[in-house]
Amino acid sequence: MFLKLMRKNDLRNIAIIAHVDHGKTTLVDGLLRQSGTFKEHQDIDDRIMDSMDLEKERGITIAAKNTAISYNHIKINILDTPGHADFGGEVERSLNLVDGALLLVDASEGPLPQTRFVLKKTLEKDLPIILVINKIDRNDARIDDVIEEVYDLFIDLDASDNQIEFPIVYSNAKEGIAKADLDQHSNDLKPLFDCIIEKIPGPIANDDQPPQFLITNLDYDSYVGQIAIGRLHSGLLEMNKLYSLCTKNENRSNQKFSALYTFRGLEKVKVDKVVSGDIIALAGIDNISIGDTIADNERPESLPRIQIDAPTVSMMFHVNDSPFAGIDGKYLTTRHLSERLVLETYSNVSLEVIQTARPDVFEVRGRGELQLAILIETMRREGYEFMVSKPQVIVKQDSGNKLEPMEKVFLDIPEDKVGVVTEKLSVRKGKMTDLQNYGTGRVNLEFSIPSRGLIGFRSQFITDTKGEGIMNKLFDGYSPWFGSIPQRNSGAMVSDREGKVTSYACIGMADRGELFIPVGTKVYAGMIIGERNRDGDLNINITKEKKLTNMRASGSDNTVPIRPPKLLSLDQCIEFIAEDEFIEVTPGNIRLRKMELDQTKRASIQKKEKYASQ
Ligand SMILES: Nc1nc2c(ncn2[C@@H]2O[C@H](COP(=O)(O)OP(=O)(O)OP(=O)(O)O)[C@@H](O)[C@H]2O)c(=O)[nH]1
Ligand SMILES: [Mg+2]
Repeated sequence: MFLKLMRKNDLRNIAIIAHVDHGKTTLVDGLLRQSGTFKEHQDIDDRIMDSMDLEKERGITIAAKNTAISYNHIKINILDTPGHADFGGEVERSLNLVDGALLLVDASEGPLPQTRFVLKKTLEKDLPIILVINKIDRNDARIDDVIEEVYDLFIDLDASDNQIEFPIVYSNAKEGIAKADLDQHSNDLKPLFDCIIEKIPGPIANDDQPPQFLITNLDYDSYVGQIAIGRLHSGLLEMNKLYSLCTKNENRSNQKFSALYTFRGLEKVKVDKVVSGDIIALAGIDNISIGDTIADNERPESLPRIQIDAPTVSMMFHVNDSPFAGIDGKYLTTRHLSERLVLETYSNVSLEVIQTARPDVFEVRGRGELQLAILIETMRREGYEFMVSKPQVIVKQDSGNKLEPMEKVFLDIPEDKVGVVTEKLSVRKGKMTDLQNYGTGRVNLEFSIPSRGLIGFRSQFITDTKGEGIMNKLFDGYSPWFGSIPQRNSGAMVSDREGKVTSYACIGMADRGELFIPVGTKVYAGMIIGERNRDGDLNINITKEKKLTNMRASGSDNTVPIRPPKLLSLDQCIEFIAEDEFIEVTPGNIRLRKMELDQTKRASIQKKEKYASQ
């Protein structure tokens, strides 16, 4: 009875969770449009919650974001979460804010690895779930089978009977239509709104208790500074009153806000007071971190800090010491690099930055190569210059044994590609754990493999399956170290001097490998200009001009076509580099280079290594 009194029925807090691309952000668009949050004539962009440039460019959600809508006088705070495995930390964090979740599953693809991860985290928090079968308009939709697979997944994750009795809603998020059952006629999302109100309870929260607010997300505004976002667990927060900030190490009393906000649509609305149970934001308190609590000034009590799965991969970030350093970057120094990386950890709890023994080198740990690539790309656009090394997995020691992270890999590939893909994965210490052939020409394979073996595998996989393969992976605990795993089996083509790439030199290289840079590019000695078609590096003069004595050939030269270079994206560079190489990142350029630029020194290092391994 007492609990009932404290439940707020005019409020709902929900998260939308799913595997990547199953339609979360598109569904939020529909909910926003149809809630009347925007004026009739106001046109809103597609996937409006994907507001970061990199989210728009890549078509994926990177950071969890919240929005608030109103339906029948009930305020619904909605958290849109990313579906890509590397950003799983964002989902874990978001689940702290809500009282229930919409689990979206693509009507054709069914539950995929990240569906499992996000469902597991939601069940652990014992949150009620509404299953939303999305994309019912797909002509390859197989709705009944997909629902069956979701039940199997719940059972597999040891869900309680209560949890398994989830309601189901069917949707076409793109058209903004939902149905409570498939035969129902509907042309809007009302059935989904109604289901949310009915099945997800309002928050249990008491305004009369001392205030407790867990900082779950951070934002920055150049006008008000750091903004903390989270759920007011209990009590009230008011302007012009004093509070305590409980950090990891201390309680700082007499803190005052410069602004308090609640959310409406995509906007933050300034208010004088916020109430418990709501998702709110506040500004004016300095040096806050995710996980800190804002509490009563006299008797502060912190909430448990946010727990997030540990990072699994790391990359070294070095100050740029390449010959072209400083040409187009604004921020280059150790101090710039260190301050920027530390700043990142304030708002990104799933990243860790560790100062190494060398002052100009920092180890950055994250949940995957994509997460690190996004950080690198973001910093580059902000004007930073630096170098990064090949991603490494983070090993653990367990009573003297070396353990390494494992991954489950799920592949959906054409039948005739099973041989080549299996061969490539077994070289990388992958073991097949399942094979399903449905007789449709496509085969589903499951492998267990050290995460290390997957670094650099994706581009190989795309080539081997001619772009027709689908690959998903899921972190799968730790196993004893698997010993050495073969690296890239091709060497690099390395420029032996500084200069400009000439077409004459490029033509000469056609049968030695594939070039990465166009004619006219400025190169330096030790810079990687292509991939050799065999093992071992090849030092070449790519700046060679045609000698006058060769003039005889002139005229015919123009008819020799130069194969267009393979221009690598940042992600491809991360996949490509070997352990003795760097990616040099500047606002205007992404270059690959050998760590040791001097050809003679490189040769002697290689000789020593060869000797040591014999
Ligand atoms: N046919 C069809 N396509 C849809 C539907 N819902 C979403 N899509 C499309 O699916 C793609 C992915 O949609 P998003 O909303 O970005 O998916 P997401 O789950 O937010 O993706 P991440 O945030 O990266 O995990 C887009 O091209 C959408 O237009 C639907 O109901 N039917
Ligand atoms: Mg999204």
